Amino acid sequence: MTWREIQKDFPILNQRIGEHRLAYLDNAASSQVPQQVVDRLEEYLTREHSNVHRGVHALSQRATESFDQAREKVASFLNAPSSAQCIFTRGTTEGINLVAHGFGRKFLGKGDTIVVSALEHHANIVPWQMLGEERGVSLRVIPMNDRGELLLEELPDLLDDSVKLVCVNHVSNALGTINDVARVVELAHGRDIPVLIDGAQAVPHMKVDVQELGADFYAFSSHKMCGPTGVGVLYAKKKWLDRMNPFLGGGDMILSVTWEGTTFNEAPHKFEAGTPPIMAAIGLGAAIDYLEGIGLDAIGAREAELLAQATERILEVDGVRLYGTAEEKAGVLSFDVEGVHPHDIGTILDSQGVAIRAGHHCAQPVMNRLGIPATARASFAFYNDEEDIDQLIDGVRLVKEIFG
Ligand code: C6P
Repeated sequence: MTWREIQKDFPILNQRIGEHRLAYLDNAASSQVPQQVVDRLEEYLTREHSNVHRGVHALSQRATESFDQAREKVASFLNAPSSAQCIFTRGTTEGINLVAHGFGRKFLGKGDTIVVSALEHHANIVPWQMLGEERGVSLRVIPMNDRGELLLEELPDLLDDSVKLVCVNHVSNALGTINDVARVVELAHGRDIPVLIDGAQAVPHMKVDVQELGADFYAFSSHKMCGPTGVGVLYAKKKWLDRMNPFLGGGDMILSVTWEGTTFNEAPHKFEAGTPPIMAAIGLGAAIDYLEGIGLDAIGAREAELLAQATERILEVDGVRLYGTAEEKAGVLSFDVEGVHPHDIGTILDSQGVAIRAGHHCAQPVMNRLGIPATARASFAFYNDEEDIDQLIDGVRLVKEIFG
C-alpha cells in the first residue's frame, strides 16, 4: 500500500471547502475516520445494535461479543496484561477524572503533593486542582525550557515524601514534544510513587507498551486515532483497580444491591456504570485494526517526514516564529506570524481550505510560559501529503501579504 492509496480510505478528505481543496491539518484535535471504521459502525448499527451484558437474545449476544472483542483489541494494542485493566471512558478527560476521583479521593489527603509537568493539557491539570482544593493537596510542576522540553533533571528534587502521584503527558498537544515518560516512571517508581500518563497525543503516532513503560495509569481518546468520538480508554494496574473507589454509581458496576448497601463488581465493570459507549468502542476496535494494519512505526515515520518538510518550509516565510523545537517531536507545528493574531491566521487559512487550530490548545500554562496568548497549530497525520503542506505554506504567505 502506498500513502496515496491509504488516503483513499478517507473519503472526507476528498472534498472542497469553497473553491479550495481541503487540507486537513487539525489531527491533534480530532483525526479523520477511515471507511473501514465507518463500515464497521454501519455493520454494528444494521446487524448488532442492542444493549450489552443484559439480554439473552441474539442481538444482545452479538453486541456483547463485539464489545468484548473491542476491549481485547485495546488490551493487545497497549500490551496490557489483561483486558479487565482497560476501562472504557468517554475520553482522556474522563479517564483522568476517574483517577482523580477513584484514586485521588481515596489515597490522597492534606499535605500530599501531585507532580505535573509544565506541558500539560488542562485535562491533566484541572482535575488535580479540584482535588487539591477539596483535599488540601498541592501541585508541583516539572519545568520546561524554551524549546518545550521538560527539565527532567529537576524531577528528582521535586519527588519528596509528600508526593503521591506524578502526572505527565506522553506527547504535548500544544508543542508536539515527545516526553521521556519511561524516565519519569523510573524516577517516580524509584520512590514508590505511581505515575499517570496522558497518552492522548501518543497512541495515534507510536507503539505504546504499557508493561514496558510500567505506567500505573495510561489514558487516551479514540477520536484522535481514527476512531469515533465518545469513547476512550483508561488502562490501570490491577493493584490500583482493586483498591480504587468507583467513579460513577449505577447499573452494571454492581454485584448486588439491597437497601442495606451495594457490593461492587470487579474491574472493568466497577468503573463502567450504565450503558457503555458500545458503538464507539466497537469503532475504536476497528480503528486499532486499521492502524495496526498500516503499522505504528510506518505511521510515525511518515508523520516525521511530513513534519520535517513543513518545518523547513514554514521557516522560509518571513516573520514566522515556531514554538516547540524539541529534539523529539511528534507531528505538531505550532507557530505564529509576527504582528498577526493566531485566530486571524486560522481564519485566513480556512478561507484557503486549510484546517488548523488556533488558540491556547487547552494548555494555557504552556502559552504563559512562552509569553504568548495563543499559537496557530498545524498537526499532521499519515494521510496528509506534500500538497497539504504546499497549501499551508501558500496560506501562511497570504497571511503575510494581507497583514503586510
Ligand atoms: N486535545 C487538542 O486540540 P478529550 O477531549 O478528553 O478527548 O482529550 C483531552 C486531551 C487530553 N490530553 C491531551 C494531551 C490532549 O491533547 C487532549 C485533547 C485536543 O489538542 C482538544 S483540546
